[in-house]
Amino acid sequence: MATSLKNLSDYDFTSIPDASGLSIGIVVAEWNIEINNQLLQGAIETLLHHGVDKANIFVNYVPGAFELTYGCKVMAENYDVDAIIAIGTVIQGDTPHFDYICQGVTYGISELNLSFDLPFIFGVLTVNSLEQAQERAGGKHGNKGVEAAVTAIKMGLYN
Ligand code: DLZ
Repeated sequence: MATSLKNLSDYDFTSIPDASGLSIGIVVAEWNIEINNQLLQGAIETLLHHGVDKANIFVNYVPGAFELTYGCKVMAENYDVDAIIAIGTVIQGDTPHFDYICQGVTYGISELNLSFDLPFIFGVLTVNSLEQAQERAGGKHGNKGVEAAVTAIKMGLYN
């Protein structure tokens, strides 16, 4: 399985460059907030661990995953940051809503990466159940917020 081959939650901490000069924005969706808070906590702890100053981590909230694109755009326009992480959790329901939201946020974040000279990191869980979400927010599949933070550091130092 892909995650067992490349599970960044188990990454080698010493392999990540010093991030003390970076400023990082994080936009969090309020839907499934308990899960998202776990992801957020993993992301913030990782950024702090690698030297990002607490004062240089900016967190904003939007109602749901669909709004993450706009929230990230507003953050890019108003904050002097080196990377922006979008955090959300979309859980499959009985209607096709799941597909539309996943499509919307995936496309939106991809577009932002092309529109701004700034990396936008996709920290969005798209899962079939709450259990699958919990497994990826500090459970047996690690914490995808940690992985998003590692990616933000690497991309924030990219150019
Ligand atoms: C409407 C909706 C549904 C059904 N499911 C989720 C979800 O699992 N995760 C999430 O972040 N947001 C969900 N939303 C809300 C949408 O993202 C969005 O906020 C609304 O459709 C209003 O634009």
